[in-house]
Amino acid sequence: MDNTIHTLLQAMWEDYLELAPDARSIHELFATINRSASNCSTSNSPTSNNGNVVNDHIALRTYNLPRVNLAVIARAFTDNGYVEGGEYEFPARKLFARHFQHPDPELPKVFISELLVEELSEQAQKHITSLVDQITPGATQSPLFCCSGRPWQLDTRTYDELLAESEYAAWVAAFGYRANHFTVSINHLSEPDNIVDLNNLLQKHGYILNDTGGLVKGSPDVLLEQSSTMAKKITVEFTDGRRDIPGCFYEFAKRYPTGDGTLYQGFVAASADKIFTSTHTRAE
Ligand code: OOG
Ligand code: NI
Repeated sequence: MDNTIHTLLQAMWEDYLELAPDARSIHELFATINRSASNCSTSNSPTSNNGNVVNDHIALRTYNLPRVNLAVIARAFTDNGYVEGGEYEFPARKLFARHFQHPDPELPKVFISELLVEELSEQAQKHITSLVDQITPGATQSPLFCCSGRPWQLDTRTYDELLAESEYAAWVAAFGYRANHFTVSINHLSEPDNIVDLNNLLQKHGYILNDTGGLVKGSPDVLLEQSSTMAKKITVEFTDGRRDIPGCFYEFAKRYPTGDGTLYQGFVAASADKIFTSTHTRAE
């Protein structure tokens, strides 16, 4: 059996946990609840999964410059059996995204977005070009490039100038190539089995959730409900010092069946638009 994709996803998970301190403890919380739920269960519920927390999807971000654009980042996945799914536009954020899915339903979908750099100011374009120009030619060929972190040097002034114009541009500059979130599939949890109970449970445990447009993004009508934590601040090294800035976050998704009875596999642009703010330094 080809283990490449499993190895890649495991490497991405380990890298991600370092930047999402909440994810480790929330994952453990759900694993514990679902382990005991499946032990107590008398029926053989299809959602009793012995504490195994299933990922619905992961997400990556990039700039649309040729060396690192969405297609380049997608290659590690498309080379391993993933196929293109839907495409999504976020004109106000100057972003374009696609999702990729694998014939093996156990594997998470992959949501990759890219910043339309040419739509930013001349100054921001210069900054981003000079970051991307620092990448060693050929480095993006490695299948592990998509969890290799930041492939360039960055100073706080460049970060601040990018941040003033685009939170997304600044996040990519600071963190580079890695999963910015993993997503728990609520469909695979025996408990909690709905997004409202899940949000309440997390808030009761003191986690801060993204409330842009309300805690729950989407609805059964659009076949997808989502919520997420706000990324906690973590310490990042810049060439001229350290700064505490928002790192990675954890998302929760519940999918509903389409007309043919299978679960909807796409994303919802209006909801995704609000999930992007999970790494923001400023409220939106
Ligand atoms: C992606 C935001 C969108 C979703 O599930 O709709 C998203 C990001 O923050 O990079 O994850
Ligand atoms: Ni997501």
